[in-house]
Amino acid sequence: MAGDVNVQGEEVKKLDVLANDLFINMIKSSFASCLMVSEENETVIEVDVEKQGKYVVCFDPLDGSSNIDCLVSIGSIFAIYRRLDESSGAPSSVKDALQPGRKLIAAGYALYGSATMMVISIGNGVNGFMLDPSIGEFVLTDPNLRIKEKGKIYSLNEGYANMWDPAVAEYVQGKKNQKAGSRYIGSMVADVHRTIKYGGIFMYPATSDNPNGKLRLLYECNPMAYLVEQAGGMASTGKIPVLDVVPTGIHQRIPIFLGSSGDVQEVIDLYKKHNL
Ligand code: P6P
Repeated sequence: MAGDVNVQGEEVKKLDVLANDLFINMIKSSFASCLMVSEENETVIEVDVEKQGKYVVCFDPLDGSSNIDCLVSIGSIFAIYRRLDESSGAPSSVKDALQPGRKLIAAGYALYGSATMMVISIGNGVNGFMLDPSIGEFVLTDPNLRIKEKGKIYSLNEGYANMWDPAVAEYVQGKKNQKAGSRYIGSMVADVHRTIKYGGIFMYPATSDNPNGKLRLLYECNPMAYLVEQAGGMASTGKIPVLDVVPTGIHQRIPIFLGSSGDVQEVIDLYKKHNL
């Protein structure tokens, strides 16, 4: 739409800003959350005391938004913790959000692709619900999603090949020698969903100019690692499980390798081989 006011006189917002406003307003009005972390907000979002609940929600309201104008699938990602001190009236703080992913109690994503799908786990497996617009409901179409032990697809941005460490370089060369399938959408939710459905590995490794990679721990890597582990896969920084990383900042980045356990283990073994 041209300009910043639509025909109804409403302010026109970019989709990622609109998504962020919706997430914040809906979570606040749930009375279930005391504190939020959003990819779109520099600092934590505190809920008014009278509306506070016991959960902390970290989310990326619209991940992959650089793909919106070319209609590539995008998604929303969320991760949920219990606050550290549940005694009534206890003040919430950023410490409630800086818990390792191992403490998550739920996580999920919504994928806006050729269909709209919500994939969630509350700690006993992973289930996929597809939106049926004709009834306006999410229907359980993918019960108990499991990632196969080994896959054929590897997924990463090969444009950074000159900046990879030796472990990643050796791993990718090995996949090319096996004539393995390479797929990279460049939208994390879509790449992770394909990895869960088809198996294989998704990687966003460190590079010489981004030694911590690009993806954020709290609202991209942790929720996806939680889901992948719940589906029988693995998620690693190359050195330790993603869910064991103790956060130091709400927008902290980490390298990530996730998907079929056999594929991720190969990367871990190469990091050990190269003493990285
Ligand atoms: P690159 C999208 O901008 C995003 O945050 C993730 O959804 C995606 O995995 C990654 O960045 C793609 O980054 O550097 O390959 O364009």
